[in-house]
Amino acid sequence: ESTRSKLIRLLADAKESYISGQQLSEQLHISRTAIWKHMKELEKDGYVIEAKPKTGYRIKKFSGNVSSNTITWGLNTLWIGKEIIHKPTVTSTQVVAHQAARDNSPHGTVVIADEQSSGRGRMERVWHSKKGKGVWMSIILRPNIPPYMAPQLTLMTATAIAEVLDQYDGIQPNIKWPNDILIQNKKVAGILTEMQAEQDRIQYVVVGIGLNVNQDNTEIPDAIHYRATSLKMETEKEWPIIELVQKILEGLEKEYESFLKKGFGDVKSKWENYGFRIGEMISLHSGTEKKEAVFLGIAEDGALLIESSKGEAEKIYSAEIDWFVED
Ligand code: BTX
Repeated sequence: ESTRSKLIRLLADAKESYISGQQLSEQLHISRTAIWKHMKELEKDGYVIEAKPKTGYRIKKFSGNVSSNTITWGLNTLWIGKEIIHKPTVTSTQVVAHQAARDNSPHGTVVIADEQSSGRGRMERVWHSKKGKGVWMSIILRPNIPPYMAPQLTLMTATAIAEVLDQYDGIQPNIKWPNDILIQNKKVAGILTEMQAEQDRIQYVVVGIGLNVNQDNTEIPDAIHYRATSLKMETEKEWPIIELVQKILEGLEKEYESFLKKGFGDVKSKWENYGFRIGEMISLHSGTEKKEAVFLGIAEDGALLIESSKGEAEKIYSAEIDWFVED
């Protein structure tokens, strides 16, 4: 753990009360001048710090600015986010995360940006990432699982996000297979999982999460207006981005640990709690073939499960699904 995050933890634990410079310098094994320099850095991040002679330091006001320090402050995880790379503007946090992974950044490294100039979705699609209005982040994972299991990480991430949103009043999330989070049939979040692997071994996975938080109606591009939403649009209030990031990271760590320990079965049943249109008729097409079937849920390996014409469960690995009945 870095000195900065230890300092943050000490200050956070002290809540409103003062901690003396002496105490800090003993616990962190650094000089009082070094502590003073750290405090100056924290002020740049938006904290208001009171330094009272002969008494010590105290946090007067927390910061709402997203930064590596503000996310670390109060983050309750063991390994996700022990390393946080925050940038005001990037092309895509995926690109930065891939580079960081190649440079040996550890399992659990988080890359987060205020703004993405070319945020991406699946299949070269665009992900709109307005400055300061959402969670645009990528997480580096180094799981010891075979590559064919990687899609299960997407389902696991979607489950973790749905569970976080579900904690808030007035939000009822659904997961549209495999990777979108919807509120009232509109997309509020998307997940993009990219993997670097050899034949039978994953080198690393980058899980990208885009969550629309504080956009107003006018800040969602016209073209996707009818199928995109933000938490603010759903609830008519501003949402705390730092808190959302922390809860997502905490939820993801728990979900990941349980996935590795207990396997996918546990994720599957939680996923199905939120599954969009489970039990309903959906239409699928692959190539020229088109069919309608009842959507049963997901299989033990994460595949989509439908009811075949013979009335049996059938696994679907690749097909386009028309989720919405056109009118
Ligand atoms: P997707 O391919 O399932 O969805 C992309 C589609 O969603 C677009 O074609 C568009 O119709 C719609 N869309 C674009 N932007 C938004 C938005 N802000 N809200 C709702 N709908 C939108 C989903 O891909 C995966 C997206 C992952 C985004 C994260 S952000 C952090 C990381 N960095 C990065 O470049 N991508 C990921």
